[in-house]
Amino acid sequence: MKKALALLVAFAITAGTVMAGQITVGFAQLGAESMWRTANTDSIKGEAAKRGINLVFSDAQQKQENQIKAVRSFIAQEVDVIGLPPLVNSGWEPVLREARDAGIPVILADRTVDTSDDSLYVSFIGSNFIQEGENAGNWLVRELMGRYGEVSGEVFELVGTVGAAPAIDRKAGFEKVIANHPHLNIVKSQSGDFTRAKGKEVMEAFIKSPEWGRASRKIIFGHNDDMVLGAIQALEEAGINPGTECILIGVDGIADAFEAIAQGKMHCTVECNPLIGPQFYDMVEALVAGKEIPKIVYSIEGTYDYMCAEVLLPWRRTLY
Ligand code: GZL
Repeated sequence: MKKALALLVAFAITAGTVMAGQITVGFAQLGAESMWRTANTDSIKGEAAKRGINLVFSDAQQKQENQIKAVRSFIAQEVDVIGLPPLVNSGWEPVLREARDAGIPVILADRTVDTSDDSLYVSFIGSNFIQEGENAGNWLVRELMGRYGEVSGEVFELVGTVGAAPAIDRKAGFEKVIANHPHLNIVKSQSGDFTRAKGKEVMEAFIKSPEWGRASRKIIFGHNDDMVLGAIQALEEAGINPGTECILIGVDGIADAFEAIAQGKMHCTVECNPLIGPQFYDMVEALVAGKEIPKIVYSIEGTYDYMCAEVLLPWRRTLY
């Protein structure tokens, strides 16, 4: 009798974990590779707790196969909505088809997928990465004109994760702008996988390259701030003053980049907003309530440089 009662109590506790009517969301986070990503995770977790949403969260440690496994487990658990920031933009159609056929809507959060069948996901919420690349290019053109009265220089590009939408699109946006300036060219381009450690490694190789020795104006464009901060370490260890001998531009707008700019070691960061939790759960709640949601929801973002980073640093520290 006692055993049966204990089992009954245990079942009640477990079942009680998900209250009746409570929304359950499965979120297959891609990793924890950068400050941007950890701020993004904090926003997704924090907002779920605030709204009393039951969040089933997984970290794929930058492996697509782990994300796919997580999505399959969310389908088996019959969650209400799946959130997916796809590590790379290919290889998603089979598992997205399984989610659709199981009647579970998928919201792409942060990054997009390459597919001709847009019934495979309900909506995308994140940034316009092409615009971010253009913002970086336009800032550089203005900066060169302002400093030298001409637009010329050699760009050393730290590329994000190979195959990832932000890496592909930031490069495309940046190249679209510099294509109008024949004396401003990318002379070296290599992936640092969006991490500080790899960004430092790639910069060490750039410094040893013949292109570095021949460069008249050394410009480093990183697809995220973490790689640029790694590059700064490599430059300083090589006895190069990043602030005076180079121009360094990153993307994300993390507080550490604001600090490096305030210290005169970096020059510009293009914002990419990680704090999409509130907008993401607005979309989840609308979906569960049977409402239509837009196919694309872009974050609002700016560009920050040495004219404003120091005074804005305390504010930025409240976000990261
Ligand atoms: C962009 C996001 C990128 C960040 C990087 O939305 O996917 O991934 O720019 C992060 O810092 O690693």
